[in-house]
Amino acid sequence: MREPVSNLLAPDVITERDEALPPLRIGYARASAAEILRDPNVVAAIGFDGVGKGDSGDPRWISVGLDAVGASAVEVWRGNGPIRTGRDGRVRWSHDDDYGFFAIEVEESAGDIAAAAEAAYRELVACIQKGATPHVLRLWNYFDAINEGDGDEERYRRFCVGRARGMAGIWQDRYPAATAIGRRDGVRVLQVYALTARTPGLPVENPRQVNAWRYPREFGPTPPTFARGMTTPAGQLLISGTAAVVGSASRHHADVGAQLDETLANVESLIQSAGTNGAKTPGPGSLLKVYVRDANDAPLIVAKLSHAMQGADGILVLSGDICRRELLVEIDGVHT
Ligand code: 3EB
Repeated sequence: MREPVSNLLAPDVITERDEALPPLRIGYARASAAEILRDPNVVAAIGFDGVGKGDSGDPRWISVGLDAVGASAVEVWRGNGPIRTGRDGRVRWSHDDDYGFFAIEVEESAGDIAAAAEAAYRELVACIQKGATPHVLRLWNYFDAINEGDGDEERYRRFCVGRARGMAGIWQDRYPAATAIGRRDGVRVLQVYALTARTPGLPVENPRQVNAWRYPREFGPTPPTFARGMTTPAGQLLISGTAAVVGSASRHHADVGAQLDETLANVESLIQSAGTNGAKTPGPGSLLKVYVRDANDAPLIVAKLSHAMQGADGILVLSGDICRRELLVEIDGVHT
């Protein structure tokens, strides 16, 4: 039914319109890097599984060294042109009027992941903050052998130490959403990329989980600095990497099915917490990435998820290591 004209012109409607940004159109494409990047509305494209590797001439492209389980896909972010691109030291960037993509790859020196993370964050954030889309909504972190090393020497914990140093004084408990996953390609290069916006988003926490930046000492010397989710200025919910963590403890050791159920309960709780008007569970309007420690677990996970989502088009499964050894599956994504 059509709205009466007077409602369309109501001042509160106009105010809302002023503040909101158009949604970023995020999807999975099964095409080559060259084809995807020909579209002038593409802000960024993320290839996995070696797709487009070595094809890094375009600042909008990054190739993450995680193997896909089943069909691979390229994650594509479409905005509304015109898009500007450039390089600033080690940072590659692109943005339209509303959203930005910033990526950095830092080689570890003598295997020092903390130092690499600190440098990556300093350079990335400095570049982002002087641009037209200075508000960081979400960050992705990928590096080799995340579970190597024991206790506080584990590489994930060292990464958290360096990341916190590199972002010190910037977000003060209003961190962006994030994912941190381990690659198995033996390439000691930290990859970090960000989604940014012209106006700020709203961080969302999950009542079933302790805020990650308040994790107790037993999980490492510096807690991980991320929010469980971020509502974008367009009202999209960016879901951080989510696993079978309740409170601050990992649940269901060695039971991937139960971990998946717990993870989905966490995702639904986050959606609830964000107070989105739309669907309360991941569905046809959601896009998920599933990281599995053991590729043999993928069929069970995909069966369950595709039932819940009424199809598998919005699911990309990647082989990767989760930041705690006992965690077997992690999910991140976008809920619209
Ligand atoms: C957890 O709940 C699982 O360090 O950026 C998820 C998402 C996890 C992001 C990060 C870690 C990170 O603690 C691990």
